[in-house]
Order: sequence, then structure tokens, then C-alpha cells
Amino acid sequence: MSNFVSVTREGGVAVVTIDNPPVNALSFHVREPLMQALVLLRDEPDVAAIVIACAGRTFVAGADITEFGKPVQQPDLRAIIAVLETIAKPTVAAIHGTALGGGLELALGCHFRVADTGARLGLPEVKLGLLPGGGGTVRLPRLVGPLKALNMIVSGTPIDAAEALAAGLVDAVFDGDLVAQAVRFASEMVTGGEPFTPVCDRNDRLAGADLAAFDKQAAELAKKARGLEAPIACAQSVRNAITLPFDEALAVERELFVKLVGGDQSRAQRHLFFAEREAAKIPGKDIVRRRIARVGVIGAGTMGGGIAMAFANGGYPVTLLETSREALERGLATIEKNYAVSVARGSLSEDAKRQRLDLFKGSTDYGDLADCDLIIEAVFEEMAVKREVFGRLDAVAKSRAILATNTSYLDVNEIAASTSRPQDVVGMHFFSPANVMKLLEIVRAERTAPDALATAVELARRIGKVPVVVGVCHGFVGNRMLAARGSESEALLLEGATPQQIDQVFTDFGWPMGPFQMGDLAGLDIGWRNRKARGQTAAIADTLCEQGHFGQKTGSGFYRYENGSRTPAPNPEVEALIRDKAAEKGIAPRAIGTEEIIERTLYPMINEGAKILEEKIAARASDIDVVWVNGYGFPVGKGGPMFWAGLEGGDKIIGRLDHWHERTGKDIFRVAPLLRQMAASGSWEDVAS
Ligand code: T1G
Repeated sequence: MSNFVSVTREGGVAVVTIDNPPVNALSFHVREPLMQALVLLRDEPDVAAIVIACAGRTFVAGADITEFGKPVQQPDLRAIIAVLETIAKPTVAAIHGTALGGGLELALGCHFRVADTGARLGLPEVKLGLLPGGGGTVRLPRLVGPLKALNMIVSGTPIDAAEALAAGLVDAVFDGDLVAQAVRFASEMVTGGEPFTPVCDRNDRLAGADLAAFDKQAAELAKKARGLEAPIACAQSVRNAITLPFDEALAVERELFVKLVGGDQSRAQRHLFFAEREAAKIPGKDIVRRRIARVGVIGAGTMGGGIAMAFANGGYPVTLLETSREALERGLATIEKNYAVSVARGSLSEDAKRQRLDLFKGSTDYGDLADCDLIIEAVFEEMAVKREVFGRLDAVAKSRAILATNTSYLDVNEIAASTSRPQDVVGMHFFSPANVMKLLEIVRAERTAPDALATAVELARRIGKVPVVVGVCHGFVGNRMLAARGSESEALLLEGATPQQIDQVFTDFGWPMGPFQMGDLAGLDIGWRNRKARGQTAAIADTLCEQGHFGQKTGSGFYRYENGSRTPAPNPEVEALIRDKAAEKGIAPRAIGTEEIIERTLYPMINEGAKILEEKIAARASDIDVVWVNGYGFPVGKGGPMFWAGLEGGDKIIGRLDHWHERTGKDIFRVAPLLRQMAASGSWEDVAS
């Protein structure tokens, strides 16, 4: 056999074991020996049944994503499954860890599937801008029914073993030695004379399928696609399983797959898959991480409470500190309410809620943080306050405790200097709501110790966050580029664009919402406070704030929110304010087109990203993409601002930035040298080392 596929015998049962660390991806060097093994075993007279299992921590986690975009090397997964379905003896997939994508499709090619109690099964191809290309869209509905298959494939969300058993996706769930029990299961199928039919021939779950209900659900899901092609293709291919003969539906699935895999959206989403993993790797794999057993959080407000929940959700005991008993009780009550909402929604069990709440300890005494291994503050965003907090932490925290700040903008070097242990200080910039948003900017200060940094990055991953290491500058990576993206917003309004027009350009681009809706949601007073702290002004936004219009929380901002509604309605007062301010400045409004809005918002943002790379605030362009997709909702189908810049074309971006620089003289349009180098070379990787 081969190093990647081996065959052993357990009586009349042959066990085929795939061993391709780290996730048993179905690389060519696995597919070839796997095909050979199956063909041989199919015709072996003394082999009564076949079990397919995997070594290591998981069953097959899918096709080898690194092979996409290259010529297909036969046998491909479809050929292997086709052979599997010709085997006239029971075939059993023994699933542990995760069976994802092509891994689950391989298992669907077997007559039976048995799973370990902790296994998870799914078809997440949609998250790569694809659809299951190994028959998953036509086989899964035959086991779990069209509606469940539709939801699983369009969401890409795996299900656990218990749900898979209930749905008919697996035939048995075992604890303990999975392979031994799979062998026993296979033997029983032989001795018991159990009928075994290939999934492709099982049509009972399709017969009488309610196509109207299917189409209704598919239409609902399509509304969330926001311009992504894969979710639509997934739904179409599952629908074909109902309406077309198996082979025809399989052929259309292939056509849809080939179209998607060659498209920009899938390239963008595959870029992000590897970019997220690259971002989480920090230099020096052999750095010994510090042990984190208990976390302290200072501040039980919106951010502090969310951060505390993020750690509790990851299983960490949390000491939550506030300045007063009232503030502490208020914070803990909000946390309990948030968990209760999750229970009511069915996304959290009552037991899990109780377990998480039991992880919390409240205090108003800094001394109670002495047993914490990492302490993070989420106090008022003012340097003096941060320095005072860190001064006090320095006095009480145990040796080698990591002292983290959640600051969104401020200089972490200055904060670290207020302690005697700058080597233990790091930034951990969560995004609100901290228990939900994936992005965590890990700010590496000048004197942050490598093991402190490595510990923070690993801790981020352990609590389910997407960490990106960034350097110290005002706003780090995300907020610094957000400022660049918004720097022309007021000018565009004064020159004739409306908030709804600009927001529409953003939502048409694929953003969940535009900058003005986002401002109203977050609260216009946050930006107002920031501008005042930096001596900056924004005529329209400042006036709105001076009048108490902070956005949703006050019922009006750039939009009106009637009777507590969260749905934005045009605000005639804002339109009048814009006209008045424009008149004051002698600006004659004009029609402003979509292209101009993109050139004056997204292009400066890319230019700022190039400057961030030049200053080594981000280690690589793909890190910037990870920040923007996970922290600000940049459309995944465009791969993040820097990937999208490649799609848009460096020369085009430079040409327009030069145009606006000439016309306005504004520095945000002055093209960064690295952007010119990228345009010349065609890739950030070539120029940003
Ligand atoms: N192909 C290639 N490399 C992969 C891979 C894959 N499918 N999955 C993971 N890796 C690498 C990853 O880049 C990292 O590498 C290492 O393995 C550990 O991964 C035909 C078309 C399984 C839940 O989308 O969700 O099948 O950084 O850090 O956190 O229809 O990996 O160490 O060099 O993520 O423990 C469908 C993708 C593919 C599943 C494990 N399958 N993988 O998470 O480890 S398309 C997927 C995951 C397909 C068919 C279609 C996760 C995991 P490095 P990791 P983890």
C-alpha cells in the first residue's frame, strides 16, 4: 500500500485506514492508493465487508483545498465514490472528529456510516465559495431529506453525531473504540443478511418531497446571499436531486462546481481560509505559552461584559471587576440576560448557561485579581484612566500574569510604560459585541515578550476568535483604515450624495450595511468623542451629536428610527442640515455616481492598508483582509480589501487616487509607494515582506 492508505484485516472485514496528517485531506497521494485498495477489495472473495477509517484526530476533512485551481489529477473523488457504489458488500465509514466536505461525501458513498459520539459532520463548501462537488448535493437529501440537506449545505454548518443519527445521516453512534465497533457493525450487516443499498439508489426521502416548501425555504436563504453565487448554486443543486434523475443531477452539480471553483468569489474565500490560519501563526512555534487558568476582566459594561462572556464561553473562569457593587450587579445581570436570550433562541442549553454563569466571580477589589493569569481591562477609552488601571494592576497581579488592554486606538507602549513589567503587556482589541465578533486584534507593543504574545494568540483561538497580530499606531489596522474609509464621507454629503445613497453603494458592494447606518448602530457619539480628543471636526456628524442625535439609541442620527424601530428611515432634518452646511461652505451640490463613492471611500482604505504594510503594523496583506472580513463585514466574496485591490487592479486604483489627489490635494489620496509596487508586480506578497 502507501504511507497514506493502509489495509488491515479483521476476520472477513477489511479496514482501509487513511493517514494524511493533519486533517486527512483527500490529496492526490491519498486518492490514488485509496482507489487501488477499493478496487482490490471489491473483488477479493474473502473480504465480506469494508470499513473506511482515518488515523489521527479526524476523519477526512475534505478535498485538499490547496489543489484547487490546478489541473485535476485522477482519480478524483467522484471516481472513488463511483467505485464504492459498485461494491456488492457492505461498506462502512467510521467517522471520528469531523467528516467535512469531500470527507462526508466519501462517507455518503458508503452503504453505512457510524460515528463517534463527539463527531461532527457537514458540507461547508459554501464557505469556500463552492458547492459540494463530490455528489453531496444529490446524496445528502436522499438520507436526511431535501429541506435538512438544503439548510446544511447552504449554511455549511456541521451537525453533531446525535443530530446526524436522528436525521438518518449516520446509522449508529459509538463511544470508545470506533473502528472495532465499526468492524462489528459491518460483520453484523453480513451475518444478519441486512439489505444494503447505495445511497444513490435510495429515493424514499425524496419521494413526495414538498417542492413548494423547499422553494420557499430556498428563497428565504437566497435573501441572505448578498451577491454570493455559491449559496444559490447549492440550493439549485439540492433541488435537482428532487426533480432530476440521479445521474443528471450529478452532472449538473459538476457543472456548477466547475463554474464556481474557477470564479473570483471562490478564489477570494479560499484565500481567506488560508489567510486566517496564516494570521494565527506567530514566529517561533516552539515558544512555551504561559498557562492561563483564570482570567480577570476589569469593567462590566458592554465591552467588559462581552469580553467576560467570550472567555466564559471558552470555558475559562472569570473574575469580573467593577468600581462599585451596583455597576458589578448591573454587569452580571446583563450577562445573565444575554445567556437567557440564547437559551430562549435555542442556541444555548439551560445547562450550558448555568455552567457558564458558574464560571463568573464578581468583585470590586483589585486584590481579587491576584490569582488571575491574564487580566484585561475594558475601562473608559482615555489614556489617563488606562494608565491608572495598569498602575494598580502592576501592584496586585501575580508574576508573569499577562496584562492586556482592550483599547481600540490608544498607544499600548505608553500603557505598558505605566507598569514595571512592559514585557507582560499586550493589546487584545475585541470588537463589539465581544462575545460574538470573531476578530481579535492582538497588539504587539515594543516590549511585549514573545511568549506573552504567543499566549495571547493561542488564547484567542481557544475562545473561538480569529486573532491577527498588529503593531502599535492610532487605530492599529482596522480602525485606522476605517478612518481612511470614512474621511471623505462628509465631503461626499456636502457635495451632493445622501446617506442612503452612499449606504446603498456599500450594500450593493456586499457590505451588511453602509457607513452611516453603521454609525447610527454603534452610536455617533463614539466618533464624536474620538474627534474631539484629536481636535478634529465633522460638520454634519458633530452637529447631529450636539443636538443629541446619536443614532438608534436616541431614535435619530443620520436616519430616523420611529418608535424604537431599528429600521432606518430617511431623515429630512439631516438632508436639510446637509444643504445648510453645504450652502455655508459655498458648495453647490451635484450628482455623485457610484464609482466616485467607491473611489473616495474604498480606494483610500486600500491606500492606508499599503501604508500599514510599509510601516510593518501588519505582517502581511492577507492579515489586513482577515481583519476586515472578521471585524467589519467586508464581503467574503471579495476576499478582503487587499485581495479585492488585486481584483480591481492596482493601476486603476492608482489612477483614480492620483486624480482625486490632484483635484483635492488631500493626503489620503497620495499613493503609497507600496501600492505602486503592488500594481507593478501584481501581488502584495511580492512587495510586502
Ligand atoms: N485542505 C487542505 N488543507 C487543509 C484543509 C483542507 N481541506 N483543512 C485544513 N487544512 C490545513 C489548514 O490549512 C492547516 O494548515 C491545518 O490543516 C490545520 O487546520 C469535493 C470541494 C478540519 C475543522 O472546508 O474546517 O471538500 O496552517 O488550523 O482548527 O465537495 O481545518 O497547519 O499549515 O483549521 O483543528 C471542504 C476545512 C473542502 C474543511 C480542523 N472542507 N478545514 O480545524 O485545524 S472543499 C473544509 C477545517 C471539498 C468537495 C469539496 C478545519 C478543521 P497549517 P486548522 P483546526
